[in-house]
Amino acid sequence: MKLFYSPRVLDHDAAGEINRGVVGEPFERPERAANVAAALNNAGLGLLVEPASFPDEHLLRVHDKDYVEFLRSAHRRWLNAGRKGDAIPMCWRADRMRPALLPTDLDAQLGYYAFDIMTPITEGSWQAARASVDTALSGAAHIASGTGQAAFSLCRPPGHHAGSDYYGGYCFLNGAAVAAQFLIDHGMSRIAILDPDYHHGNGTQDIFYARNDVLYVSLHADPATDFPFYTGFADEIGIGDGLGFNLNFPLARQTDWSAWADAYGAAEQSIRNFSPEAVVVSLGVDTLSGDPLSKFAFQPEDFGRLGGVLSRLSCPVLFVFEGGYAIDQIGANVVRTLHGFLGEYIA
Ligand code: Q9C
Ligand code: ZN
Repeated sequence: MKLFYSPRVLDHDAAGEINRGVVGEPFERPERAANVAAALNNAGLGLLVEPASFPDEHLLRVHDKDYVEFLRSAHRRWLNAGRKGDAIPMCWRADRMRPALLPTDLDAQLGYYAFDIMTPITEGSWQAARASVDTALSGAAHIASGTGQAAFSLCRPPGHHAGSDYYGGYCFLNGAAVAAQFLIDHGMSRIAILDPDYHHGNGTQDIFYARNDVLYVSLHADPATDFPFYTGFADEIGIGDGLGFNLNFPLARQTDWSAWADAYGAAEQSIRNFSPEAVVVSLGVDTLSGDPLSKFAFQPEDFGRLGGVLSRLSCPVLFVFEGGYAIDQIGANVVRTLHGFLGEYIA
């Protein structure tokens, strides 16, 4: 298995996060990626390879130009305005206010492009998010070259909450979506994206919602109780040409491996029926029991089982790292997943 990692993904480093009304240490912090990298290094799965630099054109297949330019310049504009610290939105348009045209004011633009307050733009956010996309693209290029059947891209910040023109849920640029589009652009006609992260990947769903060449399948905490709250319900099944090519499996809090695996059976069948040429897995490990943000009940050994069921897809798989906030355990759980996938299941 080919592994891709760039230390540039550490450059996004938020000063704090408002959680339940209290400013504390961010859940999504650089050590997450450093710990996964260290665990991969120790696991003997192969060397971590520095991703290549890909041109922006790949990114712009999925994200809007104005949004990309906003992300690239937002923190510089924040400092130029005499602000300190991280750029955080403070004002949003309510649904009955007049429809927004792209505003010019920085604060108005922050509210226009962000959908939450937990995703600060820091001095290094652009560099990190851009490196995260290069990491995803390097994995996709490996799969597209036909020389390898599997790759793991250690992306950070994560991506699956980011849409074509919005950020949130710790995500700025959608690495899984950019990778899937890259595979399509390199001759593949059907790509499935499977998203086992605890949270619904609203951005990925949105990007491919009207398309039938990319199937999006997500198992996640019911948005009736969990972030991102307004999307991820079972009746969201795609639109137009994409009707039937979006599948959500909202699951109750406390879902354990056996309940998750039941839902996965149906998810797997739909992926098989689609007969994809490759599968992109948005690998979040925040399904772990005790994850500080999540309420599923996976035990550590269940990640080996997860890798095992993913290997049954029997087509090339690109793993893109997403969530997981139990900092000391996420590396081991990524390794368990990859070992399980490779048939070297270890509890
Ligand atoms: N302030 C991913 O797993 N909800 N994003 C947090 C704490 C946040 C998670 C509530 C969830 C975003 C990629
Ligand atoms: Zn998540």
